[in-house]
Amino acid sequence: MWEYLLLSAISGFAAFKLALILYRRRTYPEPHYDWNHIKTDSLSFPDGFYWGSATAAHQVEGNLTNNWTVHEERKNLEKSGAACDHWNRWKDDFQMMSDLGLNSYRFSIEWSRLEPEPGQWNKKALDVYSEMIDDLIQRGIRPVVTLHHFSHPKWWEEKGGFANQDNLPEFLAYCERVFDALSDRVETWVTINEPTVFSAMGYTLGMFPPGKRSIRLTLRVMRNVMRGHAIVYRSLKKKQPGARIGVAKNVTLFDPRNRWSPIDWPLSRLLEWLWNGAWRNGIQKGRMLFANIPEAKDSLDFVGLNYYTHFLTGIFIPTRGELQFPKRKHEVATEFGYPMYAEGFRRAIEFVAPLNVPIEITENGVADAKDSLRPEHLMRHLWIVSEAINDGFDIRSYHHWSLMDNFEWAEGYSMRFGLHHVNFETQERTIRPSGELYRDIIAAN
Ligand code: IFM
Repeated sequence: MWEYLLLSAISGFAAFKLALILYRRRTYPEPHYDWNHIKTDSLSFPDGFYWGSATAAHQVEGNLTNNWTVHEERKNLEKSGAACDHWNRWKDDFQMMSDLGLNSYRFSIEWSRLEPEPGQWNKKALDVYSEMIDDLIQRGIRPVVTLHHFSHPKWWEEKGGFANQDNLPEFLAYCERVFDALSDRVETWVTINEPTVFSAMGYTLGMFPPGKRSIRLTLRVMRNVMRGHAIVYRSLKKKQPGARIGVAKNVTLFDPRNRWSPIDWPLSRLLEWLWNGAWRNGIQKGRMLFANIPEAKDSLDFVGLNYYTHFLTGIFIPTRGELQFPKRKHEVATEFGYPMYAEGFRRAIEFVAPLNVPIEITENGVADAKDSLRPEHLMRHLWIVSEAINDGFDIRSYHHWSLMDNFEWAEGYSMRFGLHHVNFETQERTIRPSGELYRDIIAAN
C-alpha cells in the first residue's frame, strides 16, 4: 500500500515539475540559434539608418578630476590618467569616424569639466564641445549627446550625488545649461547612461563610485536616477518640444543557470525585474520600486538600448571581488568573462518595444584585444538588428561600443572594446580588421 502511495507521490511530483518547466519554457524561452546555418552577411537596412560608434567622456578625454578619479585613488584601481587624450586629439578621432563612413556619434559631456566647483562655469570647455559639434555636423555625422555617463563633479558626489533627492536641481541646472548652449545644433539627447548599472555597481557591488554596498541605498538611487531623468526630460522638452530625448538602458537578461532548479528560476525572474522590469514600469506607469514618480510616465522620445549579454543566475552568485559569469557549454566567453549571446539582443529589443517609441541601439560591442571574436560578434549582432527591422521593429541606429580602446572603469585599460587599437604609450590609433569590416558593411548598406 505505502509503495503505491510513494509511487503516486513521485509521479505526481514529476508531472508537476514537468508542467512547470514546460510553462517556463513557453513563457520565458532562452533561444539559442545554430549559427552555422545562419547567413549573417545577409543584411538589409533601411535608407536613413544611422551607423555610429559611441564613447564616454571619462573613458576617452583624459586628465579629469571627478567622482571616478576619487574612486580610482581610494580603491587603488588603475588610473584613468590621460585616457585616449581625446580632449586634444578629437579632430583626428573624428577623421577616423569619417574614414569608417559613420553618420552618427554618441558621446558624453563631462559635467566636472564644465562646473569644477559649484556655480563656477567653464565657458572655454563648453566652447570645445560646441566646436566638436560643428565639426561633426560638417562631416555629416549626427551628434548624439549623453548628459550623464557615470561621471560627475567631486563636489556633487560629496553631497551624495543621486543618493540625495535634494541634489537633483543641480543636475537639472547643469543639463539645462548644456542644452541651452548646444540644442540649436543637437537634436538627439540621452539624459542618463545605464541607470541600473550605475546604481547597482556603485551602491550594491561597490565596484563603481561611491563604492557602497547597500540594497536600501541602491533602490533609493534607482528611484532618484529615474526622477533625475524625468525632470530633465520635462524641462528640456518645454524649452524645445522638437528635441528627441531618451535614456540609454542596458538590458542585461537574467536566465536561470539551471533551468530545472526551483531556486534559480525565481531568482532570475526577480533579478530581471529589478534590473529591467522596474525601470520599464517607471516609464510606462510613472511608478517605480513602490514609489510614485508621475513625471517619469512617457518621458521618452526614443529608447536607447545597450546590449551585451545574458547573466546565468544561480544561488551562489559571488557579490564580492571579481564578478564571475557562468556560461552555457556551447557559448563562447568574451574577454570580460560573460558569454557572447547575440540571441539575447533580439529579446532585449522585444523587451523595450512595448515602450512604443523608436529604438536607437546606443551601445553594443565586445572586449577583444586580439580582435579574434569581434568580427563574428559584430556580424551576429548586426544580423539580429537587420532581422528585427525586417520584422517591423522601429530601430533607427546602431552605435558600436567603441570607436577605440579606452578606460574601462573598474577594469582599467585591460578590456579593449575598440574598432581601433590604441597604444596608450604613444596614443597611436590603428584600425582593427573588425573596424574595416564595419566600414565595408556601412559602405554596402
Ligand atoms: O564601457 C562601458 C560603457 O561605459 C557603458 N556600457 C558598457 C561598456 C562596456 O563595458
